[in-house]
Amino acid sequence: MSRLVVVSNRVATPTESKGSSGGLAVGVFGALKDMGGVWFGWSGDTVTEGASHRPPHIVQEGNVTFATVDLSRRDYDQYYKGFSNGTLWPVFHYRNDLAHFDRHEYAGYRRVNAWLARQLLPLLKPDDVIWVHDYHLIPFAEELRLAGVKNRIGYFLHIPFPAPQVILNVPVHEELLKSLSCYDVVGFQTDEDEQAFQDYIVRHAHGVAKGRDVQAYGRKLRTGVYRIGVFPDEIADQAARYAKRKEVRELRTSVENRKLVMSVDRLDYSKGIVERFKAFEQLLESSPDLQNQVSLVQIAPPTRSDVATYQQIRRTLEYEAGRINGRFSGLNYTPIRYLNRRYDRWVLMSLFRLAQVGFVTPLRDGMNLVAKEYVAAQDPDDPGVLVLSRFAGAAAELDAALIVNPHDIAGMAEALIRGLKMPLDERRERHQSMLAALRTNDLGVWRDTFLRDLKASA
Ligand code: ADQ
Repeated sequence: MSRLVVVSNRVATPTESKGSSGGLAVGVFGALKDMGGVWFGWSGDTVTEGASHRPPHIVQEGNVTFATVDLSRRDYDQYYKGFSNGTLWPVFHYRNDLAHFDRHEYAGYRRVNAWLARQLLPLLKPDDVIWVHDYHLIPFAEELRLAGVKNRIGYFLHIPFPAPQVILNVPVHEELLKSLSCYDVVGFQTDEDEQAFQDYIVRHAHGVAKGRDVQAYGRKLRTGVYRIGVFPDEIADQAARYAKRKEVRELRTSVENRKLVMSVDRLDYSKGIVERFKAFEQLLESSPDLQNQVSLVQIAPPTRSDVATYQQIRRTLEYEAGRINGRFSGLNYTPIRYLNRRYDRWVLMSLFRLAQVGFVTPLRDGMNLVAKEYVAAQDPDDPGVLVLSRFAGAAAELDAALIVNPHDIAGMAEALIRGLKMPLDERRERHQSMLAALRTNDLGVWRDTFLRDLKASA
Protein backbone atom coordinates (compact mmCIF):
# COMPACT_ATOMS: atom_id res chain seq x y z
CA MET A 1 0.00 0.00 0.00
CA SER A 2 1.22 3.53 -0.82
CA ARG A 3 2.46 5.73 1.98
CA LEU A 4 1.39 9.34 2.32
CA VAL A 5 3.89 12.19 2.31
CA VAL A 6 2.44 15.51 3.46
CA VAL A 7 4.39 18.68 2.71
CA SER A 8 3.35 21.95 4.33
CA ASN A 9 5.11 25.17 5.27
CA ARG A 10 4.77 24.41 8.96
CA VAL A 11 4.66 20.91 10.41
CA ALA A 12 2.53 20.36 13.49
CA THR A 13 4.34 18.75 16.42
CA PRO A 14 3.30 15.18 17.32
CA THR A 15 1.40 16.59 20.33
CA GLU A 16 -0.45 19.16 18.22
CA SER A 17 -1.35 16.46 15.73
CA LYS A 18 -3.04 14.49 18.46
CA GLY A 19 -5.52 17.21 19.24
CA SER A 20 -4.24 20.22 21.13
CA SER A 21 -4.15 22.63 18.18
CA GLY A 22 -6.24 23.25 15.07
CA GLY A 23 -8.46 20.55 13.66
CA LEU A 24 -6.56 20.61 10.38
CA ALA A 25 -3.42 19.14 11.97
CA VAL A 26 -5.54 16.39 13.48
CA GLY A 27 -7.23 15.66 10.15
CA VAL A 28 -3.96 15.41 8.24
CA PHE A 29 -2.36 13.32 10.98
CA GLY A 30 -5.33 10.93 10.79
CA ALA A 31 -4.56 10.21 7.14
CA LEU A 32 -0.86 9.83 7.92
CA LYS A 33 -1.61 7.28 10.63
CA ASP A 34 -3.91 5.32 8.30
CA MET A 35 -1.43 5.15 5.46
CA GLY A 36 1.88 5.55 7.30
CA GLY A 37 4.27 8.14 5.98
CA VAL A 38 6.06 11.40 6.40
CA TRP A 39 5.09 14.96 7.34
CA PHE A 40 7.73 17.30 5.98
CA GLY A 41 8.27 21.07 6.21
CA TRP A 42 9.75 24.00 8.06
CA SER A 43 10.27 23.65 11.82
CA GLY A 44 9.23 27.28 12.41
CA ASP A 45 12.76 28.11 13.63
CA THR A 46 15.16 30.49 11.96
CA VAL A 47 18.86 29.98 12.54
CA THR A 48 22.09 31.64 11.41
CA GLU A 49 23.20 31.10 7.81
CA GLY A 50 25.89 28.62 8.91
CA ALA A 51 23.51 26.49 11.00
CA SER A 52 20.75 26.36 8.38
CA HIS A 53 20.54 23.95 5.47
CA ARG A 54 21.10 20.95 7.65
CA PRO A 55 19.28 17.70 6.79
CA PRO A 56 15.82 17.21 8.30
CA HIS A 57 15.36 16.71 12.00
CA ILE A 58 13.43 13.44 12.40
CA VAL A 59 10.90 12.49 15.07
CA GLN A 60 9.23 9.10 14.74
CA GLU A 61 5.70 8.63 16.07
CA GLY A 62 4.45 5.10 15.33
CA ASN A 63 4.33 4.76 11.54
CA VAL A 64 4.58 8.54 10.99
CA THR A 65 7.85 10.39 10.52
CA PHE A 66 7.89 14.11 11.33
CA ALA A 67 10.75 15.62 9.31
CA THR A 68 11.50 19.32 9.79
CA VAL A 69 14.17 21.72 8.62
CA ASP A 70 15.26 25.15 9.89
CA LEU A 71 15.47 28.20 7.66
CA SER A 72 18.11 30.89 7.62
CA ARG A 73 17.06 34.47 8.34
CA ARG A 74 17.52 35.31 4.65
CA ASP A 75 15.34 32.37 3.57
CA TYR A 76 12.68 33.45 6.04
CA ASP A 77 12.75 37.08 4.90
CA GLN A 78 12.53 36.25 1.21
CA TYR A 79 10.45 33.07 1.05
CA TYR A 80 8.08 33.43 4.00
CA LYS A 81 7.79 37.08 4.95
CA GLY A 82 8.56 38.41 1.47
CA PHE A 83 7.02 36.58 -1.45
CA SER A 84 4.57 34.30 0.40
CA ASN A 85 3.11 36.86 2.80
CA GLY A 86 4.02 40.15 1.13
CA THR A 87 3.00 39.21 -2.43
CA LEU A 88 0.91 36.03 -2.72
CA TRP A 89 -1.25 36.37 0.39
CA PRO A 90 -2.47 39.93 -0.33
CA VAL A 91 -2.97 39.37 -4.07
CA PHE A 92 -4.82 36.08 -3.57
CA HIS A 93 -7.08 37.92 -1.10
CA TYR A 94 -7.74 40.68 -3.65
CA ARG A 95 -5.55 43.22 -1.83
CA ASN A 96 -3.18 44.41 -4.51
CA ASP A 97 -3.01 47.68 -2.64
CA LEU A 98 -1.18 45.87 0.18
CA ALA A 99 1.05 43.74 -2.04
CA HIS A 100 4.60 44.42 -3.12
CA PHE A 101 6.79 42.52 -5.54
CA ASP A 102 10.54 42.13 -5.22
CA ARG A 103 12.58 39.97 -7.58
CA HIS A 104 15.03 38.99 -4.89
CA GLU A 105 12.22 37.78 -2.66
CA TYR A 106 10.77 35.76 -5.52
CA ALA A 107 14.22 34.26 -6.23
CA GLY A 108 14.38 33.35 -2.52
CA TYR A 109 10.91 31.76 -2.70
CA ARG A 110 12.03 29.54 -5.57
CA ARG A 111 15.40 28.82 -4.00
CA VAL A 112 13.79 27.67 -0.73
CA ASN A 113 11.24 25.53 -2.58
CA ALA A 114 14.07 23.89 -4.56
CA TRP A 115 16.10 23.30 -1.42
CA LEU A 116 13.13 21.89 0.48
CA ALA A 117 12.36 19.52 -2.41
CA ARG A 118 15.96 18.27 -2.36
CA GLN A 119 15.73 17.64 1.39
CA LEU A 120 12.66 15.49 0.89
CA LEU A 121 14.19 13.31 -1.85
CA PRO A 122 16.07 10.85 0.41
CA LEU A 123 12.89 10.26 2.42
CA LEU A 124 10.76 9.33 -0.61
CA LYS A 125 9.78 5.85 -1.76
CA PRO A 126 8.71 5.15 -5.37
CA ASP A 127 4.99 4.70 -4.78
CA ASP A 128 4.49 7.35 -2.08
CA VAL A 129 1.58 9.67 -2.68
CA ILE A 130 2.70 13.26 -2.06
CA TRP A 131 0.25 15.94 -0.85
CA VAL A 132 1.56 19.52 -0.88
CA HIS A 133 -0.30 22.31 0.94
CA ASP A 134 -0.79 25.99 0.28
CA TYR A 135 0.67 29.09 -1.32
CA HIS A 136 4.15 28.86 0.18
CA LEU A 137 4.89 25.76 -1.87
CA ILE A 138 3.52 26.32 -5.39
CA PRO A 139 6.85 25.38 -7.10
CA PHE A 140 7.45 22.30 -4.94
CA ALA A 141 6.25 19.68 -7.46
CA GLU A 142 8.13 21.31 -10.31
CA GLU A 143 11.33 20.98 -8.30
CA LEU A 144 10.59 17.33 -7.52
CA ARG A 145 9.84 16.65 -11.20
CA LEU A 146 13.16 18.27 -12.19
CA ALA A 147 14.84 15.81 -9.84
CA GLY A 148 13.11 12.94 -11.68
CA VAL A 149 10.34 12.20 -9.18
CA LYS A 150 7.47 10.33 -10.92
CA ASN A 151 5.20 9.91 -7.89
CA ARG A 152 1.65 11.20 -7.81
CA ILE A 153 1.77 14.73 -6.40
CA GLY A 154 -1.32 16.67 -5.34
CA TYR A 155 -1.71 20.27 -4.26
CA PHE A 156 -4.36 21.88 -2.11
CA LEU A 157 -4.75 25.66 -1.97
CA HIS A 158 -6.19 26.74 1.39
CA ILE A 159 -6.72 30.37 0.33
CA PRO A 160 -8.81 31.78 -2.55
CA PHE A 161 -7.55 31.53 -6.12
CA PRO A 162 -8.15 35.02 -7.51
CA ALA A 163 -9.78 35.98 -10.78
CA PRO A 164 -7.29 36.05 -13.69
CA GLN A 165 -7.36 39.86 -13.88
CA VAL A 166 -6.16 39.96 -10.30
CA ILE A 167 -3.39 37.37 -10.48
CA LEU A 168 -2.02 39.12 -13.58
CA ASN A 169 -0.76 41.76 -11.15
CA VAL A 170 1.91 39.35 -9.95
CA PRO A 171 4.69 39.81 -12.50
CA VAL A 172 5.63 36.11 -12.34
CA HIS A 173 2.04 34.81 -12.69
CA GLU A 174 2.94 32.67 -15.67
CA GLU A 175 5.77 30.89 -13.86
CA LEU A 176 3.47 30.22 -10.92
CA LEU A 177 0.75 28.72 -13.09
CA LYS A 178 3.30 26.67 -14.98
CA SER A 179 4.52 25.34 -11.64
CA LEU A 180 0.98 24.41 -10.64
CA SER A 181 0.61 22.39 -13.83
CA CYS A 182 3.31 20.01 -12.53
CA TYR A 183 0.85 18.57 -9.99
CA ASP A 184 -1.49 15.70 -10.87
CA VAL A 185 -4.39 17.08 -8.86
CA VAL A 186 -4.90 20.72 -7.89
CA GLY A 187 -7.61 21.19 -5.25
CA PHE A 188 -9.53 24.33 -4.29
CA GLN A 189 -11.93 25.33 -1.52
CA THR A 190 -14.80 26.51 -3.76
CA ASP A 191 -16.22 26.24 -7.27
CA GLU A 192 -15.31 29.88 -7.86
CA ASP A 193 -11.65 29.24 -7.07
CA GLU A 194 -11.53 26.24 -9.40
CA GLN A 195 -13.26 28.26 -12.12
CA ALA A 196 -10.83 31.15 -11.71
CA PHE A 197 -7.89 28.77 -12.14
CA GLN A 198 -9.42 27.20 -15.24
CA ASP A 199 -10.23 30.65 -16.66
CA TYR A 200 -6.60 31.61 -16.36
CA ILE A 201 -5.52 28.38 -18.06
CA VAL A 202 -7.89 28.93 -20.97
CA ARG A 203 -7.46 32.68 -21.42
CA HIS A 204 -3.84 33.24 -20.55
CA ALA A 205 -2.04 29.91 -20.92
CA HIS A 206 -3.60 28.72 -24.21
CA GLY A 207 -4.64 25.61 -22.30
CA VAL A 208 -7.76 23.47 -22.38
CA ALA A 209 -10.19 22.81 -19.54
CA LYS A 210 -12.93 20.17 -19.97
CA GLY A 211 -14.82 19.45 -16.78
CA ARG A 212 -12.11 18.72 -14.31
CA ASP A 213 -9.47 17.82 -16.88
CA VAL A 214 -6.95 20.48 -17.69
CA GLN A 215 -4.17 20.52 -20.24
CA ALA A 216 -1.60 23.26 -20.05
CA TYR A 217 2.12 23.81 -20.50
CA GLY A 218 2.47 20.34 -22.01
CA ARG A 219 0.99 18.59 -18.98
CA LYS A 220 -2.32 17.00 -18.01
CA LEU A 221 -3.82 17.49 -14.58
CA ARG A 222 -7.16 17.40 -12.80
CA THR A 223 -8.72 20.10 -10.71
CA GLY A 224 -11.25 19.56 -7.95
CA VAL A 225 -13.23 21.28 -5.22
CA TYR A 226 -12.59 19.94 -1.72
CA ARG A 227 -14.30 22.05 0.92
CA ILE A 228 -12.36 21.76 4.13
CA GLY A 229 -14.48 20.97 7.18
CA VAL A 230 -14.41 20.16 10.88
CA PHE A 231 -15.46 17.18 13.00
CA PRO A 232 -18.72 18.73 14.30
CA ASP A 233 -19.70 16.08 16.85
CA GLU A 234 -16.33 16.18 18.54
CA ILE A 235 -16.52 19.98 18.75
CA ALA A 236 -20.05 19.83 20.21
CA ASP A 237 -18.93 17.29 22.84
CA GLN A 238 -15.86 19.24 23.88
CA ALA A 239 -17.65 22.61 23.87
CA ALA A 240 -20.18 21.22 26.35
CA ARG A 241 -17.52 19.49 28.42
CA TYR A 242 -15.30 22.57 28.79
CA ALA A 243 -18.15 24.78 30.04
CA LYS A 244 -16.82 24.60 33.59
CA ARG A 245 -13.32 25.76 32.74
CA LYS A 246 -12.12 28.92 34.44
CA GLU A 247 -11.96 31.07 31.29
CA VAL A 248 -15.48 30.06 30.29
CA ARG A 249 -16.90 30.73 33.75
CA GLU A 250 -15.15 34.11 33.81
CA LEU A 251 -16.68 35.19 30.54
CA ARG A 252 -20.13 33.95 31.57
CA THR A 253 -20.01 35.86 34.86
CA SER A 254 -18.60 39.01 33.31
CA VAL A 255 -21.30 39.41 30.65
CA GLU A 256 -23.97 39.19 33.37
CA ASN A 257 -27.31 39.30 31.59
CA ARG A 258 -26.01 40.94 28.46
CA LYS A 259 -25.93 39.29 25.08
CA LEU A 260 -22.69 38.27 23.51
CA VAL A 261 -21.44 38.59 19.95
CA MET A 262 -18.25 36.67 19.33
CA SER A 263 -15.51 36.84 16.71
CA VAL A 264 -12.25 34.90 16.51
CA ASP A 265 -9.62 35.40 13.83
CA ARG A 266 -5.91 35.53 13.34
CA LEU A 267 -5.11 39.26 13.33
CA ASP A 268 -5.15 39.70 9.55
CA TYR A 269 -6.40 42.44 7.23
CA SER A 270 -8.29 39.83 5.17
CA LYS A 271 -10.59 39.06 8.09
CA GLY A 272 -12.56 42.35 7.93
CA ILE A 273 -12.16 43.19 11.62
CA VAL A 274 -12.17 46.97 11.14
CA GLU A 275 -15.46 46.86 9.22
CA ARG A 276 -16.83 44.53 11.90
CA PHE A 277 -15.99 46.99 14.70
CA LYS A 278 -17.71 49.73 12.73
CA ALA A 279 -20.79 47.58 12.24
CA PHE A 280 -20.93 46.98 15.96
CA GLU A 281 -20.60 50.71 16.54
CA GLN A 282 -23.47 51.29 14.11
CA LEU A 283 -25.60 48.79 16.00
CA LEU A 284 -25.04 50.68 19.24
CA GLU A 285 -25.72 53.98 17.53
CA SER A 286 -28.91 52.90 15.79
CA SER A 287 -30.41 50.82 18.62
CA PRO A 288 -30.33 52.67 21.94
CA ASP A 289 -32.25 49.73 23.46
CA LEU A 290 -29.20 47.53 22.86
CA GLN A 291 -26.67 49.94 24.36
CA ASN A 292 -25.30 48.40 27.54
CA GLN A 293 -27.12 45.17 26.60
CA VAL A 294 -24.67 43.55 24.18
CA SER A 295 -20.88 43.10 24.02
CA LEU A 296 -18.61 42.09 21.17
CA VAL A 297 -15.74 39.81 22.18
CA GLN A 298 -13.07 39.87 19.48
CA ILE A 299 -10.23 37.40 19.97
CA ALA A 300 -7.39 38.07 17.53
CA PRO A 301 -3.90 36.72 18.23
CA PRO A 302 -1.26 38.59 16.21
CA THR A 303 0.33 36.74 13.31
CA ARG A 304 3.09 37.72 10.85
CA SER A 305 3.78 40.66 13.10
CA ASP A 306 7.06 41.45 11.35
CA VAL A 307 5.22 42.20 8.07
CA ALA A 308 4.54 45.96 7.86
CA THR A 309 0.92 45.63 6.67
CA TYR A 310 0.16 43.55 9.78
CA GLN A 311 1.64 46.21 12.06
CA GLN A 312 -0.63 48.74 10.35
CA ILE A 313 -3.86 46.72 10.75
CA ARG A 314 -2.98 46.13 14.39
CA ARG A 315 -2.62 49.86 15.04
CA THR A 316 -5.90 50.56 13.22
CA LEU A 317 -7.76 48.00 15.33
CA GLU A 318 -6.34 49.36 18.57
CA TYR A 319 -7.44 52.83 17.53
CA GLU A 320 -10.95 51.72 16.50
CA ALA A 321 -11.55 49.61 19.60
CA GLY A 322 -10.40 52.47 21.82
CA ARG A 323 -12.48 55.02 19.94
CA ILE A 324 -15.70 52.97 20.03
CA ASN A 325 -15.21 51.97 23.64
CA GLY A 326 -14.55 55.60 24.59
CA ARG A 327 -17.84 56.50 22.98
CA PHE A 328 -20.13 53.80 24.38
CA SER A 329 -18.55 52.38 27.56
CA GLY A 330 -20.27 52.74 30.92
CA LEU A 331 -18.77 52.36 34.37
CA ASN A 332 -19.55 48.65 34.29
CA TYR A 333 -19.87 48.14 30.53
CA THR A 334 -17.28 47.76 27.78
CA PRO A 335 -18.85 47.33 24.33
CA ILE A 336 -15.83 45.77 22.57
CA ARG A 337 -13.50 43.42 24.36
CA TYR A 338 -10.47 43.05 22.19
CA LEU A 339 -8.05 40.29 23.16
CA ASN A 340 -4.76 39.62 21.36
CA ARG A 341 -4.19 36.12 22.60
CA ARG A 342 -4.57 32.45 21.78
CA TYR A 343 -6.81 30.06 23.67
CA ASP A 344 -6.78 26.35 24.08
CA ARG A 345 -8.89 24.95 21.24
CA TRP A 346 -11.62 23.43 23.39
CA VAL A 347 -11.87 26.51 25.61
CA LEU A 348 -12.43 28.50 22.44
CA MET A 349 -15.22 26.15 21.33
CA SER A 350 -16.83 26.49 24.74
CA LEU A 351 -16.64 30.29 24.51
CA PHE A 352 -18.40 30.03 21.12
CA ARG A 353 -21.22 28.20 22.84
CA LEU A 354 -21.83 31.16 25.16
CA ALA A 355 -22.34 33.63 22.31
CA GLN A 356 -25.78 34.45 20.90
CA VAL A 357 -24.15 35.55 17.63
CA GLY A 358 -21.02 34.31 15.85
CA PHE A 359 -19.85 37.28 13.79
CA VAL A 360 -17.58 36.04 10.98
CA THR A 361 -17.08 38.65 8.28
CA PRO A 362 -13.85 38.26 6.29
CA LEU A 363 -13.35 40.45 3.23
CA ARG A 364 -12.03 37.25 1.56
CA ASP A 365 -11.35 33.83 3.01
CA GLY A 366 -10.54 30.48 1.43
CA MET A 367 -13.02 28.71 3.72
CA ASN A 368 -13.01 30.05 7.31
CA LEU A 369 -13.09 27.26 9.82
CA VAL A 370 -14.17 29.55 12.66
CA ALA A 371 -17.63 29.84 11.04
CA LYS A 372 -17.94 26.05 11.02
CA GLU A 373 -16.57 25.69 14.54
CA TYR A 374 -19.05 28.29 15.84
CA VAL A 375 -21.99 26.34 14.39
CA ALA A 376 -20.70 23.00 15.65
CA ALA A 377 -20.14 24.35 19.18
CA GLN A 378 -23.74 25.51 19.71
CA ASP A 379 -26.24 23.94 22.07
CA PRO A 380 -28.79 22.44 19.62
CA ASP A 381 -31.67 23.25 21.99
CA ASP A 382 -30.78 26.92 22.21
CA PRO A 383 -28.34 27.69 19.39
CA GLY A 384 -26.75 31.01 18.50
CA VAL A 385 -26.96 32.66 15.08
CA LEU A 386 -24.11 32.83 12.57
CA VAL A 387 -23.65 36.12 10.73
CA LEU A 388 -21.35 35.25 7.84
CA SER A 389 -19.61 37.13 5.03
CA ARG A 390 -20.57 36.13 1.51
CA PHE A 391 -16.83 36.24 0.71
CA ALA A 392 -15.91 33.36 3.04
CA GLY A 393 -15.70 30.03 1.22
CA ALA A 394 -17.93 28.66 3.99
CA ALA A 395 -20.86 30.77 2.73
CA ALA A 396 -21.37 28.32 -0.14
CA GLU A 397 -22.31 25.58 2.33
CA LEU A 398 -23.70 27.57 5.26
CA ASP A 399 -26.49 29.34 3.42
CA ALA A 400 -28.73 29.14 6.50
CA ALA A 401 -26.46 31.72 8.15
CA LEU A 402 -27.37 35.41 7.92
CA ILE A 403 -25.22 36.19 4.91
CA VAL A 404 -23.80 39.72 4.75
CA ASN A 405 -21.56 41.83 2.57
CA PRO A 406 -18.65 42.89 4.82
CA HIS A 407 -18.35 46.26 3.04
CA ASP A 408 -21.94 47.13 3.99
CA ILE A 409 -21.57 48.40 7.55
CA ALA A 410 -25.28 49.19 7.96
CA GLY A 411 -26.25 45.80 6.50
CA MET A 412 -24.01 44.02 8.99
CA ALA A 413 -25.48 46.04 11.88
CA GLU A 414 -28.99 45.03 10.73
CA ALA A 415 -28.00 41.37 10.54
CA LEU A 416 -26.58 41.55 14.07
CA ILE A 417 -29.83 42.99 15.37
CA ARG A 418 -31.81 40.35 13.52
CA GLY A 419 -29.57 37.64 14.96
CA LEU A 420 -29.84 38.97 18.50
CA LYS A 421 -33.62 39.08 18.27
CA MET A 422 -34.22 35.88 16.31
CA PRO A 423 -36.93 33.59 17.76
CA LEU A 424 -35.89 30.17 19.05
CA ASP A 425 -37.71 28.20 16.32
CA GLU A 426 -35.92 30.00 13.54
CA ARG A 427 -32.57 29.68 15.29
CA ARG A 428 -33.08 25.93 15.68
CA GLU A 429 -34.13 25.48 12.09
CA ARG A 430 -31.13 27.38 10.73
CA HIS A 431 -28.75 25.61 13.09
CA GLN A 432 -30.02 22.14 12.12
CA SER A 433 -29.62 22.91 8.46
CA MET A 434 -26.04 24.13 8.95
CA LEU A 435 -25.12 21.23 11.21
CA ALA A 436 -26.37 18.79 8.57
CA ALA A 437 -24.06 20.48 6.03
CA LEU A 438 -21.12 20.19 8.43
CA ARG A 439 -21.80 16.50 9.01
CA THR A 440 -22.16 15.67 5.31
CA ASN A 441 -18.87 17.30 4.52
CA ASP A 442 -16.64 16.92 7.53
CA LEU A 443 -12.85 17.09 7.73
CA GLY A 444 -12.59 13.36 7.02
CA VAL A 445 -14.55 13.73 3.78
CA TRP A 446 -12.28 16.59 2.66
CA ARG A 447 -9.16 14.54 3.30
CA ASP A 448 -10.45 11.24 1.95
CA THR A 449 -11.90 12.63 -1.29
CA PHE A 450 -8.72 14.53 -2.07
CA LEU A 451 -6.58 11.46 -1.45
CA ARG A 452 -8.96 9.19 -3.40
CA ASP A 453 -8.70 11.50 -6.42
CA LEU A 454 -4.95 11.78 -6.07
CA LYS A 455 -4.51 8.01 -5.88
CA ALA A 456 -6.77 7.58 -8.91
CA SER A 457 -4.78 10.12 -10.97
CA ALA A 458 -2.48 8.83 -13.66
P1 ADQ B 1 -6.85 30.81 8.58
O1 ADQ B 1 -6.73 32.05 7.76
O2 ADQ B 1 -5.94 30.72 9.73
O3 ADQ B 1 -6.71 29.49 7.68
P2 ADQ B 1 -9.44 29.74 9.66
O4 ADQ B 1 -9.96 28.83 8.63
O5 ADQ B 1 -10.50 30.53 10.35
O6 ADQ B 1 -8.41 30.80 9.08
O7 ADQ B 1 -8.68 28.87 10.71
C1 ADQ B 1 -8.16 29.41 11.89
C2 ADQ B 1 -8.03 28.33 12.96
O8 ADQ B 1 -7.28 28.86 14.05
C3 ADQ B 1 -9.38 27.91 13.51
O9 ADQ B 1 -9.39 26.51 13.74
C4 ADQ B 1 -9.50 28.67 14.83
O10 ADQ B 1 -10.26 28.04 15.83
C5 ADQ B 1 -8.04 28.79 15.25
N1 ADQ B 1 -7.86 30.02 16.02
C6 ADQ B 1 -8.12 31.28 15.62
N2 ADQ B 1 -7.88 32.15 16.63
C7 ADQ B 1 -7.48 31.44 17.69
C8 ADQ B 1 -7.12 31.77 19.05
N3 ADQ B 1 -7.13 33.01 19.52
N4 ADQ B 1 -6.77 30.76 19.86
C9 ADQ B 1 -6.76 29.49 19.39
N5 ADQ B 1 -7.10 29.13 18.16
C10 ADQ B 1 -7.46 30.08 17.31
C11 ADQ B 1 -6.41 29.23 6.29
C12 ADQ B 1 -7.32 29.95 5.29
C13 ADQ B 1 -8.78 29.65 5.59
C14 ADQ B 1 -9.02 28.14 5.58
C15 ADQ B 1 -8.00 27.43 6.47
C16 ADQ B 1 -8.10 25.92 6.31
O11 ADQ B 1 -7.06 31.35 5.32
O12 ADQ B 1 -9.62 30.28 4.63
O13 ADQ B 1 -10.31 27.87 6.07
O14 ADQ B 1 -6.66 27.81 6.13
O15 ADQ B 1 -8.04 25.53 4.98
